[in-house]
Amino acid sequence: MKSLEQTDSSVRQVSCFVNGKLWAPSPNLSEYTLNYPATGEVSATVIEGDATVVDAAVQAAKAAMKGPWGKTDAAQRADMLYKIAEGIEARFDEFLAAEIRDTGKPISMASKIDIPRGAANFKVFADIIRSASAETFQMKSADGHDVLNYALRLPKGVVGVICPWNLPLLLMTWKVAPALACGNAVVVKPSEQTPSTAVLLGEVMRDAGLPDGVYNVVNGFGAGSAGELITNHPDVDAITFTGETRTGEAIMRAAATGVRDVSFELGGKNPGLIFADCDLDKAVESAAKAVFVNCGQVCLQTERIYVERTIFDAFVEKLKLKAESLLPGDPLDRATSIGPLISQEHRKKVLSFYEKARAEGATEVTGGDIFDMPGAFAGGNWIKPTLWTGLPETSPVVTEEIFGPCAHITPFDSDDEALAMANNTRYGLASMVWTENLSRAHRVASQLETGICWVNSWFLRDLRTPFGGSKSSGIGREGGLHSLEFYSELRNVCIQL
Ligand code: NAD
Ligand code: 6OD
Repeated sequence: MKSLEQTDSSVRQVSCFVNGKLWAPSPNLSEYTLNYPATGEVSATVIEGDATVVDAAVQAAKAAMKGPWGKTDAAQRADMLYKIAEGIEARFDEFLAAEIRDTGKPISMASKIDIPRGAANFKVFADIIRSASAETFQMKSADGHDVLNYALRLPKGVVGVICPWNLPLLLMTWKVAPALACGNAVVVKPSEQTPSTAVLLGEVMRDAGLPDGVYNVVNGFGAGSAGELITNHPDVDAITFTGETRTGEAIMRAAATGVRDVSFELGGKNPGLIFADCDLDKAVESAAKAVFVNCGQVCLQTERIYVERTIFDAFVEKLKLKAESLLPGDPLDRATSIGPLISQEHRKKVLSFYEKARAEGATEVTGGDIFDMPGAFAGGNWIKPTLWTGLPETSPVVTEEIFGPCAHITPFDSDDEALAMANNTRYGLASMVWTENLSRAHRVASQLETGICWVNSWFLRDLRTPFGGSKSSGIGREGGLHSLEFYSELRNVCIQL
């Protein structure tokens, strides 16, 4: 790929994308700057959408639904989704550079996961909508007439899509692709920290021939800014959100006005259970990914590890070596295996947990500090991968989502004890089990109170299967046909023949 320097030689300006066009800068609109997480240097200025921009985006989306887009059939929309996917693939390097610039994530991850999965979301939902059907029944009425009763799958209307910063393109397209597949129009609010790929996607949509107004992006913050303006807008018919649980609570209050539908993918404090009968090396290899990938900024990350006592010391020692082998460095260098955190503010939050662990007397197995980086990288948001043992299950380090490259490891003596500790949380997003005992794997997976449970693996999922959280980790399921349930409205038609 071109280097970031070639791609982004100057401080870029990121604008909103409304009705098929970039919103022109105006003295009425505020701007804020983005910093490259790896160095701290200013990398972009972002134009923040106000109430006028949000309303223009929502009205453009509404108008698009009344135009040719509202008359498309599933096959036409599927063809469009394929063109969008091909458009992302054709501009792969630009997406890659923009995502790395906003997040600081290593190219090894962004090029294998973020951008390919962003394109794949469009292809998967194109295929799903092409073959999706709704129910049809034939029956007799009480007086003997033939009756045909069937459901029509229709769009919901204008969908507000509110996104986080950790996997910006991947998580946004995971919602936008099924929304468009079902014939809706969207108003997207990317995270204030990672708006670039959402706006770049607007260009791809336009070039693919998507009618103006079907895909809109309004940049800005949450409360008191674009996020709240979108979720409060009376012409937004449904809201899909990925982010923190307490933000979900605020959005749910907004959605109550007008009784609008919500789909929420929220926070987690995910447990990993490592049984003595596991393949230890494979378990350690996978746990290292589950704790440290994306510098721990993945909602599915394992922050609590429970290890059967007989292999506890061996597991801790091996995972420590893995943590210490991670290489921080230039995100554009393929050898870099750990990037920085998203922001200085987030690093302060993660470091506050490192402090808490110390203050509570945890054994710091490794880490607990920041990386001292050379040269330009000295100003980045680097932090050391960290492992602790010895804290009680009541410690905030063990109960609260940290969203950093860290985990607490606790020993257990029985399956029941491990399950009780794993389930003792208000969250229920994901879990991981390592065992070679098939019966135990099935039994434990069925008893873990999480939306997804990985056995002898982590972060593998066919995009057609249900994804979402139990308890405070979410509402609803997306993925395959489950996404279609949220993004479409079924109309029941009953005909007496
Ligand atoms: P966040 O909740 O702070 O922000 C997410 C988005 O919501 C941003 O675009 C933000 O501007 C917007 N927002 C904030 N307040 C708002 C309000 N009052 N009204 C409308 N919009 C508002 O989350 P984050 O820090 O960007 O992301 C990290 C969090 O996301 C973690 O808790 C993580 O677990 C969670 N997450 C969950 C999943 C999942 O699939 N369950 C995936 C990724 C991230
Ligand atoms: O795999 C996905 O589609 C998905 N929703 C991943 C979520 C990752 C959270 O950070």
